[in-house]
Amino acid sequence: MAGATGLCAGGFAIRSLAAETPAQPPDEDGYKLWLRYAPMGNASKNYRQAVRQIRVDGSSATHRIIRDELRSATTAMLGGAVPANETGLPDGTLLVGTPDHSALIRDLSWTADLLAVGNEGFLIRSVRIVKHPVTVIAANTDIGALYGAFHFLRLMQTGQRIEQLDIKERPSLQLRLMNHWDNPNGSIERGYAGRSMWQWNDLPDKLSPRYSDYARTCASVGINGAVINNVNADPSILAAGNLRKVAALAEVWRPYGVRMYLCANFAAPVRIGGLTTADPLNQGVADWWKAKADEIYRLIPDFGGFLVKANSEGQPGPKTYGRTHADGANVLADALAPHRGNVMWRAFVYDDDIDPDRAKRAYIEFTRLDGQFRPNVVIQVKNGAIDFQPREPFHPLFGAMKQTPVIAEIQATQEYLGQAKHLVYLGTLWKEFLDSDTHANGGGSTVAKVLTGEGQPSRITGLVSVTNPGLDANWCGHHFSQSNWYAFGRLAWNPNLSAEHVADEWTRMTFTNDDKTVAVIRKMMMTSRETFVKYTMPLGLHHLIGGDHYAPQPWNDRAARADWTAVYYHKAAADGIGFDRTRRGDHAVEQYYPPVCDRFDDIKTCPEQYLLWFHRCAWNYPMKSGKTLWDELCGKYQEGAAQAAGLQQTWQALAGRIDSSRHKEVADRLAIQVADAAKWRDQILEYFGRFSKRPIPRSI
Ligand code: GCV
Repeated sequence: MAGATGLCAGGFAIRSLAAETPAQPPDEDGYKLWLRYAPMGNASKNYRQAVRQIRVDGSSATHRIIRDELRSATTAMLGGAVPANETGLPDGTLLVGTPDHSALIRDLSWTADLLAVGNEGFLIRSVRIVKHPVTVIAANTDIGALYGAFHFLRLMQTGQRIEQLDIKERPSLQLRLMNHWDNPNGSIERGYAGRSMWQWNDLPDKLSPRYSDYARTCASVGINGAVINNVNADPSILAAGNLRKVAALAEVWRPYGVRMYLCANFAAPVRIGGLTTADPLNQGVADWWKAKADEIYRLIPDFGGFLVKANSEGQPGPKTYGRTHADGANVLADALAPHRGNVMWRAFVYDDDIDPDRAKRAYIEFTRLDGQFRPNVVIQVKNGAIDFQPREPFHPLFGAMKQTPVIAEIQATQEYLGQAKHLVYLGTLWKEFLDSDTHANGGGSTVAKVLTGEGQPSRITGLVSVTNPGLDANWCGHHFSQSNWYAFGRLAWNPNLSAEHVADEWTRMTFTNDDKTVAVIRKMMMTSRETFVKYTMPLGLHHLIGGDHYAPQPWNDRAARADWTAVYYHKAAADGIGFDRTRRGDHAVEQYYPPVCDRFDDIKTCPEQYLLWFHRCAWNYPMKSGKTLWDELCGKYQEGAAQAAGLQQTWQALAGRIDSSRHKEVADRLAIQVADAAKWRDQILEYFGRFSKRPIPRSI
């Protein structure tokens, strides 16, 4: 297929690439992620004038990190050593610092502009200082300067011009956190990239180089914290010996601006504290949490706070003691408040005594508690009301809590999206979510605006990601899964970036700056999530899986709970398929603001991508295409599987343009993806065909 011009099975054109194939790039294992700083070759001459000397004013650990990063990155990209020198200001100096540590930056009198970028933002400007043309990266804090340095390097890595810069950046959201689901025994719940990076047996004395590499990677996209343990939390993480280990990690991360957070098991006062109860209204329990918080802050003065999964999937919580989620969150919040720590309380709760429909439960539980949480509590809500499905409408809690800050939880580890076997770029999924209009404060109240507090001011804002790195050489299992770590960081910094822009940046930094190759990869990425939806759960179908959350199991009707089966959701029968959540059904649509609820409620206006999420339809229901629902469904599965094959062919055509090692590793996974997509198509259609009793049209 390499070099062929034409339309591949996936439907997009592969331009003739073979004739112009550049020299085969050297093999890479992916460890360097998007911080490879590949030599620029001829392109470097455009940059050499602008970067002739690096001057970082200051001597903190962060300043040293900035200096090293800039020096090694520019030297690698430009193909010759760029000196770092703290004196002098020759033409082409790259000057980095804060007014506190740099008289030169102080003298620029950028006070108002610096004020506007806050504690984590930065300015990058091309200016003349005493007639010398220089580039200045200025910030209020060392961490702002570090973010500025990475931004500047990104401009170079992606081939942007850097001679006339006037950049002002600040993050739109405060909490930009990795959520690791790592267990003390080294396993990772829903982890697909090897074992946990945290070496508990070696800590606190022996520090793996991965810890700083990890923090550096996070900082490069503005991620400013990490919750390092599973939400299904082992209480022992809070024991004194383990806290010393956690503190050692926190110390490595501090100069990179990555703050430490922990998941707390709500029953810790009993399980490790020797109390007989964890009742949040018990004074002894409150005292225990207070003492525990004080102990943590003695070891980790900038500790960020606790994330809690309570009364969900068997985890203990306040309801165990007849108390509310607000009572539970508040006892922890009171313990953290003197230290300025926060509680992130998860809304991923679905007790079946609340409502027969799992999708409705969290909204019901949390809206009635709005106003009862302490100021340092945020409710952490998954993007959709079920559980990181390939496609879900946004969770109705976004915009619904008027007095309680809400942050969003998205998932980079592709639990329901092919894990580390399928190429699925999630930037498009997250943008669909962030751009959804909640109408909470009239039209235009997108989820992004709810999160950033633009519509309705919020004390605490944030976007967090259940994340994917492990001990695999390439960190994320699949080389393309790295893009989801990257995209999370970029969108948490600026939810208004387009998915395409982020994909373009990542491709250039991770693989190549060759425009033609970038265009092909970008297109693969941009179509990949929709392709996955089509061959797994199109038209609003969801949860057609079993316990592994990977393979098709629409027949799954036996599990510990009804809402862990597939049949609970699709309800396929002779008369049709789908979950009636309309006003004629279980009224779930009413959890959305008008006109969103009306749009979802009316089968004529409900977007077809959510059709079977909200509506139950006959197999011959006429779709907008003119086909029956059954034929449309078959078409989606067939198209999806064909597009997966198309991805594979497109990648094949890139052989020689990507180093052979990474090319082969991706190709091997694409082979699995193509085979599994065909299985999804065949097994799902065979199963639903038992109910529809209709032939499968061969549309592709
Ligand atoms: C950590 C889903 C996952 C669980 C996960 C849970 C959660 O149910 O399958 O592994 O538990 O979500 O988000 O708490």
